[in-house]
Amino acid sequence: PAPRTVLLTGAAGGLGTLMRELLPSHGHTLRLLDVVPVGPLPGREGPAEEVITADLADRDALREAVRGVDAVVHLAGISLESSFEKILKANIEGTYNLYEAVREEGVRRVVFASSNHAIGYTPRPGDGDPLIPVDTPRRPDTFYGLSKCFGEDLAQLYWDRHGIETVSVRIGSCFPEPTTVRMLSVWMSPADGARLFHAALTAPDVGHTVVYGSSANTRLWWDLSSARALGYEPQDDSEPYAAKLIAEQGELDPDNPDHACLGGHFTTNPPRWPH
Ligand code: NAI
Ligand code: 15L
Repeated sequence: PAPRTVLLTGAAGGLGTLMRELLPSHGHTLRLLDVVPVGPLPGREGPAEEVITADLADRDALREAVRGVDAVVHLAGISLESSFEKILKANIEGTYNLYEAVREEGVRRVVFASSNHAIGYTPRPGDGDPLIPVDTPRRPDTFYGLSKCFGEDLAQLYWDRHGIETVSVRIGSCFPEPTTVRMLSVWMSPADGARLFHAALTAPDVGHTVVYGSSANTRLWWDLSSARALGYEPQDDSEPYAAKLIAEQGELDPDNPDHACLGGHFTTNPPRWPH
């Protein structure tokens, strides 16, 4: 498929920085948006990028930001637990504002960064149990996870009512390396993240599709078939990190509530958004 011009929201964040580095090699031209200024990529001459500093609360700025793009990769928002009021503003109203801008400007597709925390209270499968399907009931573990449920439902509404396509990616943990035993199951390598976002941007006729976002981990908990149906072919597996992490941290303990559910410690003591 032809390269796409893509608005990347949340471009100053951790995942935004990784995707900013990796998506151009899949042929995409990026326009970057964040509420904090997006600096130059350290140590690397980036390809030509347009940069917009704007809050998701600013409807006029969002309209301008989406004007002329083929698609939006929507990563901006609060990425950990916070007060309901802050989550409401950034993630719920912010995502609504973005979809309204997309509708008004005739953009055809969004890739929405949902999260495993939309289903965080789902018990993690044990050995031999079936993988968690994408249509498992939502069980958000935080107001943060609840905002991702809202985003998925908003995406469904904008497909059914307005014909705007979305792939909602329930991302596990996308960081350069897995750092916990739980992440052995939910890790998405940055390179696989870019492969998945590329597939989500280019697959035909996605309507509203929900996928899990992870590598092909040996200890996988969920079903990647809806992601593979988009053309995603994960190349990475966290298993080479397993021996060291298990030696340091021990195996997951079925009696430890932090280890009982997909959402891990978000179900017991969620990390808080610092701002
Ligand atoms: P991050 O916290 O590093 O980046 C989020 C970015 O959004 C920040 O640069 C922040 O300035 C920006 N932002 C926050 N509120 C905004 C607003 N009102 N207007 C404009 N920009 C705003 O988070 P990270 O890890 O990069 O995650 C990106 C997205 O992916 C988030 O939506 C997160 O919920 C989702 N996600 C990430 C996972 C991961 O493993 N990194 C796992 C699951 C979901
Ligand atoms: C998320 O949704 C967070 O945004 C990310 O920072 C990680 O904590 C990830 O989930 C996870 O579950 O590890």
